Amino acid sequence: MKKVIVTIALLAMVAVDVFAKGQQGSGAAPAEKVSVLVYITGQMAGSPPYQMLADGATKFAASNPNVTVKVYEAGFNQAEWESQLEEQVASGEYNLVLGSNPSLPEICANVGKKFPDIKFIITDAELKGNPQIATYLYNQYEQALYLGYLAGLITTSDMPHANADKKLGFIAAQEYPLLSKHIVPGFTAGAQMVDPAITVDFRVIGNWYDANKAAELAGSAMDTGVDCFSSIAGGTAAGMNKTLQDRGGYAVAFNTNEYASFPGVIVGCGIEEQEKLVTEIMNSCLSGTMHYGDSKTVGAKEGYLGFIFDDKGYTDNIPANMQAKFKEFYDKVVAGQVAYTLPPL
Ligand code: RBF
Repeated sequence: MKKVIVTIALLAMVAVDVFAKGQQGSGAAPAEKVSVLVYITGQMAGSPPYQMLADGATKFAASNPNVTVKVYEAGFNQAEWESQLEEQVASGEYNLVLGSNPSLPEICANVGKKFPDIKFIITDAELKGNPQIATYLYNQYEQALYLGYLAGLITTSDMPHANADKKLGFIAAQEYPLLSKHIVPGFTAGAQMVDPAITVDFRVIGNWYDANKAAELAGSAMDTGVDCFSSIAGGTAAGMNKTLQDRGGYAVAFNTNEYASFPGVIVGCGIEEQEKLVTEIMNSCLSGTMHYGDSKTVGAKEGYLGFIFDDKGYTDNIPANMQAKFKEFYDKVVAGQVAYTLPPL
């Protein structure tokens, strides 16, 4: 019994210590040196959220001598992500792992058990209650809502490649909770705020590298009357966009400025402010004000998701009256004036 009490008391002291280091205003000393492993769950090429994560951290290190950053690309075999992370962490080189993927919290929690001194900060994910892990969830329901609204305006328009069918397409590389609970429902809800008769043809590739499959899926959806797509498909989206370019159709893109890659096809681009978030995260780490064990949700209302209005890819292709309608809707989302319920993940 005595042993149990002593153990509990010791555990409590450790817990208090870990939390104290992570709490704002606790008097904890700022971190002296931060050695960061940027862990890319896939490849940077074709995946803007990963590229922005690495760029944000690398730029921060360039102007902060106390911060070093190494970027590691783990590739597309998800079954190997945990063992690769463990191997990297075991090198003893790092005191912080930075990643961006909804599947990382579980992987980091497992690796963290073996390396209690390492901290993990993950964006695009949600986990509460693990004192080694902080997460930041982008409220992608909001970006999906306004991109869906724009796609709804396009499919019901008289733009050159829009047909009479009120059908949109959505191509996903893989199904996962954030996609099926926030992104696709948000996109559908946004489109149906233009016209409740709009439907979304949802198709899944099965991986993050097969652009040919994305091209094929887009083609067969177009055969059924789809004229405008969106996707969460990393580099494979190029296949979808190529089909749209060949046959005539439109796409709205999540997270990054892609107008120039398929001119006249990609006519709307949202933006995820991953670099800004990473810079803020790194500053918090240096000043010792990072909150571990916590998750924060950041969306359009908070200024972490947006839309690129000032690009010819948008202004030259979307008719002025539609631009006005879209801006009005977008502003309402940002002002919190479009009601929706964010489903739990
Ligand atoms: N997004 C990418 O852009 N490229 C990827 O290779 C990629 N791989 C992912 C793998 C898994 C297991 C999961 C759950 C998501 C992946 N995402 C990828 C999606 C990304 O993390 C994010 O949720 C979406 O880009 C929406 O912002």
